[in-house]
Amino acid sequence: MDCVHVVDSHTGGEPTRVVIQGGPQLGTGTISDKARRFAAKHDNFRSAIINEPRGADAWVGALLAEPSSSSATSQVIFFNNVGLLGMCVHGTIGVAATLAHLERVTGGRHILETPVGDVKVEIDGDRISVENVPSYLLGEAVEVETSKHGTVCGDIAWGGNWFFLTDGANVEITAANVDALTNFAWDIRCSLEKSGITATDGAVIDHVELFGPPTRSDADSKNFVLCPGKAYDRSPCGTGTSAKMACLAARNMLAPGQSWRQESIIGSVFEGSYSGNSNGSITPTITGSAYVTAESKLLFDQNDPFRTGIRFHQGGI
Ligand code: PYC
Repeated sequence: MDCVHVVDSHTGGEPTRVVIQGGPQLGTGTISDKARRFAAKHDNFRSAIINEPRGADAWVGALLAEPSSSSATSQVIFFNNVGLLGMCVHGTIGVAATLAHLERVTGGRHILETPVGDVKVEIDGDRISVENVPSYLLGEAVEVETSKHGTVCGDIAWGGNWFFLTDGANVEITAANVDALTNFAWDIRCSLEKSGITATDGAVIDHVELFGPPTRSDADSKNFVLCPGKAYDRSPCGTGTSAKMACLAARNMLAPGQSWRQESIIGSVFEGSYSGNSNGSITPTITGSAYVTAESKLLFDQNDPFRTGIRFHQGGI
C-alpha cells in the first residue's frame, strides 16, 4: 500500500472518495463475496483511506470491482470510518460523477452492483438519479428507553442501511445544534443496542435519523442523520431518505410518484419519489448532484506510524 489514486467529490456537502487505482485485489465472485473479503482482510486499507490523517470521519469511500453481470457497469463497496456500508446513495451519486469526470461513462443509465442489491443510476448532466434497493418500514412507533433522553418513539426502516427515524428531538434541526443532535442520536443508537432492539436477523440499527420542519421553502422536511461512526451526514442521506419515504408510504402519507424533497442539516436537498412493489416495499429514486473536488495520489510511507489511519471510533457502543 504505497500509493493509491483516488478521486474525491461531494454530494450535497457529503464527501465520497473513490479508489481508482491501488486498491486490494478481492478475487472473483459476487459483490457480497468481495465485501466479506474486504472486511475480513483489508481493514487497514479501509482505515488508511478514510480516517485521519488522509481522510476524516464524515468521508465515505468507494471501492470499484469488475461486475459479475455483463449488463452492469461496476461493482462497488462503500465504507466509512468504522466499517462497511450496505448502500450509500450520496456515494453512488459521487461514484457516477467520478466515472463521468474520468470519461469512463457517458450519460444515460448504468447498473451498479452493491452488497445489498443492484442499483440503477441515470446521469443527466449535473443531475444524477439513483434507483435504490427496495425499502420498507419494519417496525412502527417503536419505543426505546434512552439513557439520557427518556423514552423516544420512532420507526425502524430499511433503505439500503438500517435506520431508526424519529420526530422526537426536542432540539431544533439546525447546524448550530450539531453537538446536541449528535448526543441525542448517539444516545438513541446506544440505547437501541443496549435494549436489544435490532432489525431483521439481529442486524444492528446503526443509523439514526432525526426530523424537523424544513428551513427551505422548497423542501418538505429537514433531517439530521448520524452514521455508524458517529459522524453526521452533511447530505440528506439517500438511504435515509429512502427509509423515510418507506415510512410515509406505509402510512399513506406519500403517494407513488409524488415528490419528497429532503433537506439536510446544512441545507442541501435530495429529491425523492417512489414506485410501489407488490410485497409492500417501495422502490425509491433519489436525485442529487455531486462535484469532483480532487484527484490525488495518497502516499503511505513505511515509517509513518499513522499510515493505516487513526481509529478514533470503533463503531457500536
Ligand atoms: O446517502 O445513503 C447515503 C449515505 C449513507 C451514509 C452516508 N450517506
